[in-house]
Amino acid sequence: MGMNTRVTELLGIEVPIVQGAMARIANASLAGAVSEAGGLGIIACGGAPLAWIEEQVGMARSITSKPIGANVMLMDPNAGAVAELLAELRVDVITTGAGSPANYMQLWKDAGIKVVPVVASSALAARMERLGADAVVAEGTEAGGHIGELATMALIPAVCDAVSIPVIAAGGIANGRGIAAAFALGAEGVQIGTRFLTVDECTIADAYKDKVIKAKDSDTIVTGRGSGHPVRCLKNAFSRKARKLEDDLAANGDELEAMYVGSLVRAIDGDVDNGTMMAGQSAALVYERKAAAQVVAELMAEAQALGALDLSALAAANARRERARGASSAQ
Ligand code: TUI
Repeated sequence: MGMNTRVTELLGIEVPIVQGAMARIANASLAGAVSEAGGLGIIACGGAPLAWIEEQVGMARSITSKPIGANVMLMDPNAGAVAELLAELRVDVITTGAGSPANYMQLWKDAGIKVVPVVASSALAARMERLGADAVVAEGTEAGGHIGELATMALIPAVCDAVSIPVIAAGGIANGRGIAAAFALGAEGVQIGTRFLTVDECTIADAYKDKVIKAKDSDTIVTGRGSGHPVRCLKNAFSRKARKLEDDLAANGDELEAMYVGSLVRAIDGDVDNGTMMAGQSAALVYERKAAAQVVAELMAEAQALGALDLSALAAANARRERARGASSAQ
């Protein structure tokens, strides 16, 4: 199953799969399982207290002796303190989201940590390379949570043309076909979030997992575009109401902000009607619950099988393809 790319070499991992840092969701249980399976597990620090972060890093290290990453959400008011704590804890890799990590880059490099900013444009990718980033995650708008504008299909090759450091593709990737496509676009690794929402080691409520499994391709919605903080989540009563309020020009920004407070944690705890279930468009490609290690192994097997085919053999394989959704619901 193992595979060598500049990403596996840089991060000291066995397969070029990074688990997306999902705020309030990606804890030691999930990250430890993905790292132990040979990918890179990432603990999401966005919105988390410092004591929780320290505890989760310790727990992840008791689950696996392989590299572990952490993510700093740069819009978090506590980002500076989180940045310092992670430097002290010497996690192996830090990814960042929703901003520029310029202020922390030297601190982390001095601590011997690999720094991998998440970017949504080639301009930011080039800036990150100049600042000393070891790689970038280029995340298309298909992703869940806080997103940029560009789609993965256009973003990945543009970022690959703009930098020399390795590019990890994210946004819309949930199976081996997506991985093969990302590599065809120039990536040397992938970051996958949504597919890991339903694994056994992910501790969100079963009701949230069920909604991801049931989701079709048109079942996500983007809220917050007007406020400059677009977030992709599953459609439900809450997200439809939020969008409707936003679209109403008379809506009050403070009222909307207040509405979002605590909504992610409500969904994680199982309130799937009144919470924000962050998920990417690839929720449509998630059909089942499995152990994280099984998902990692399947992703690699499928990607490697496709990678061995030339274009006409790929087309022939596509012609034999069965309806996955129909097949899984018939089980
Ligand atoms: O960060 C993410 N995704 C996230 S963070 C998050 S936490 C949250 N919780 C509640 C409400 C809202 C958010 C949930 N999902 N992805 C990485 C990412 N970064 N996507 C896009 C960007 C990005 C966008 C613009 C990075 C940099 C940027 O520009 C910064 C600059 O300085 O130009």
